[in-house]
Amino acid sequence: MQPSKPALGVGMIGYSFMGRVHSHAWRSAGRFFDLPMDVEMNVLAGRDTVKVAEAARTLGWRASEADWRRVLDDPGVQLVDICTPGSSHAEIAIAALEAGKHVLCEKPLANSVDEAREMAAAARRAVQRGVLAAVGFNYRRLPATTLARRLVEQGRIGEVRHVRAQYLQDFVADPDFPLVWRLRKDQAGSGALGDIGAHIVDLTQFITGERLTKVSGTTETFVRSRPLPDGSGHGEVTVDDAALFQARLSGGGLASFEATRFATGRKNALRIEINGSAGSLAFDLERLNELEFYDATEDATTAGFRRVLVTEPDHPYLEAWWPPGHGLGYEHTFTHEITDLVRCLAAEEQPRPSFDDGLRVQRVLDAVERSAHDDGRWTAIADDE
Ligand code: 4PW
Repeated sequence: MQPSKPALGVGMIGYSFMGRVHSHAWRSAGRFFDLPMDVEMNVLAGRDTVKVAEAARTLGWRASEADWRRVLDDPGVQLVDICTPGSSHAEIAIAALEAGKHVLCEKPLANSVDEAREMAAAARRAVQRGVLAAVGFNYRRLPATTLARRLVEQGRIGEVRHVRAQYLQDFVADPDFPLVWRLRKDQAGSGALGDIGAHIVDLTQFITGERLTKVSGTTETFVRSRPLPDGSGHGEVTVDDAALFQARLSGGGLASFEATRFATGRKNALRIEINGSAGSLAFDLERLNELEFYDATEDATTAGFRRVLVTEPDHPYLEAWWPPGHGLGYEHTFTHEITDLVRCLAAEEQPRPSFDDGLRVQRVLDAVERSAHDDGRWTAIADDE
């Protein structure tokens, strides 16, 4: 008989887009990866009693709860997964950590640097008690982006000279698209900058292993008034629709970033190209099973970008999935996120990205906003305390 594994009771808060993909990941991680703990999807929390009960049934949670605070009192919950808009991240995460629950918090960590700083401080206190916290920058968990990180670590592209990062979507390009929470500063903190720009900042720091040290940026809101979701009129868009910024990297390289929800025809095009002294890497989320690699040390007559199909069993995470060439999708990033998190919890190791990593991204977002308000003035990224 197999020795029984310790249980990891999970309580999740929020059940819309992120709640649905996280539920899928909690359900599937232990079925494909050999996890050191048995995941129990114990309780799903949301404000509407009827809707959350229905969501719990559909998504596979044992029970539902209309008050997230009761999840924190539940002895059957050891980890709280926060899938709510950014405006409630700090309150829930700090309370959960203080209640002795591990935390997984969706990105961006918070709506402001002040909140993120408090969250990171709470996580540092909690770790003393063996309570761990992570932030969900899921695109780190793709086989292709993890492979990119490994190639940089192995020196295959040499010193990083350039990063060219874009996250292009078009879901609000229609001026009649409603004023959803992602378009409201009080709920989302910022617009394209925090929602998708945060991903390319995190991915740049993850793949290169370097930090952004200063930025110069500009932002724009193209459509300033939109129909309210309940049809009762129009309301003001209080976030950016697009953000453009350039940055200096701690290793001496230069980087440019573009985050927009107005790139018509681009649905979820997170692209990153890194040029190093010995080669280059390029990735596009719309072709997520591929990584382009250029080896500048090869004979110039035959050298060129090669398309690596990242579906081999020896590629990161692929040992658990399908035969070569069959490919993975968006949802797998979350399954891998959960897998890595559960392994860290069992080993009592700090999962990454940590709240400190999330704070670092938050400082970049904040610096871009301050720079944009000051006509693009170069703005330093403060060091973490
Ligand atoms: O985190 C991002 C979301 O807020 C996602 O990666 C894509 O853009 C999908 O929805 C938004």
